[in-house]
Amino acid sequence: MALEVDLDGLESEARSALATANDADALEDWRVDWLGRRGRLTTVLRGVRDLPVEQRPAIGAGANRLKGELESALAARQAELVAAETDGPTIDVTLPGRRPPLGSLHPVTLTRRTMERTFRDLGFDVVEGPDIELEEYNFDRLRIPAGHPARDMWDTIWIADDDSGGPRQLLRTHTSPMQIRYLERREPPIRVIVPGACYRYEATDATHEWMLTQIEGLVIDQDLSFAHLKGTLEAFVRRMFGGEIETRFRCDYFPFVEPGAELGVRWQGDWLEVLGCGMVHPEIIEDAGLDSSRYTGFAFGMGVERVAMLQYGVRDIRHFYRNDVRFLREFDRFRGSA
Ligand code: FA5
Repeated sequence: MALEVDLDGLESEARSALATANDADALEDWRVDWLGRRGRLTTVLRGVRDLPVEQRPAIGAGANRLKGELESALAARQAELVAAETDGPTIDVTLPGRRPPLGSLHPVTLTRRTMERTFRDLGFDVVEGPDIELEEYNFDRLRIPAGHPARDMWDTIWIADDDSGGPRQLLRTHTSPMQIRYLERREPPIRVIVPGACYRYEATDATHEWMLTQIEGLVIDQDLSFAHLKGTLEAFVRRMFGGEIETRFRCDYFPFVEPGAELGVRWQGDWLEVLGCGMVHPEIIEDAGLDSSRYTGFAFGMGVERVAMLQYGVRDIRHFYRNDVRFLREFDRFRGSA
């Protein structure tokens, strides 16, 4: 009588089923199917006693051997799956680390700091003032009352009225209100600069931004003349840019100075206006409680972005606040000196 149990067939079926079991649940199902109490191999083993006597030893021994082998195969497959789960990609600990990107100083900050240092070297103090300013300081006390046409020189961003009937507030359009605030607190001789942000309700173009940085300068003492104003600003420009740069003064009008001027610098074959300036108006000196026949002075307000454009050869002011990292990285080589 031929063997009724095909042990080889069973083995290959069991092994291929085991190879497709990919997780713990599938392995347990396989174990129950083949080696469990009602599993297929267990059933064969249990059936050995019903076989003809002469077949029992061979089938019994073969089935027992197969049981041992399938148990080992199960253990091996289990180990394989555990290893696959825990072995992530191998890490080469000898590779150099990846440097996280670091922030760095903005080009306008670099320029502002260089300008501050230059003025400190010329004997100026540095103070700051509020970005949100009272109408009175931004305009009225600078001789620009409500309805005065000079208010149109500064397109203003007002803070919404809060119905409290209190004084009107705005985002300062220039740093000049700090002239008044400083004069309230200090006695001459005064030699101070005030760096800070200003805001204007302006359409932007290559030389205009709606938010800009200014550095205000105020100098009050006895016997100061326009020559001191020119000398100070020319010394500043020479120190910032070296001797080669071409400058020009032209008359300009600001209600809080008399006379007033602007300073332009040669830029791309044209002139770029970098600051407004003038002799502090005698009424402002008198309002500060000083005798204008004894005390005179000068003031100026510079655009820091404009100076940065000249310093770094930037053709469009709008690059500064676009936050394009490729543009900002261009300044890495200047950072060491700030
Ligand atoms: C003023 O703001 C006066 N307060 C300056 C002043 C101070 C005059 C003291 C007299 C005495 P002006 O609006 O021209 O003036 O601005 C001064 C400088 O700020 C300009 O020369 C320019 O360099 C810069 N600036 C003005 N508007 C912008 C803008 N929209 N974007 C970039 N820079 C600007």
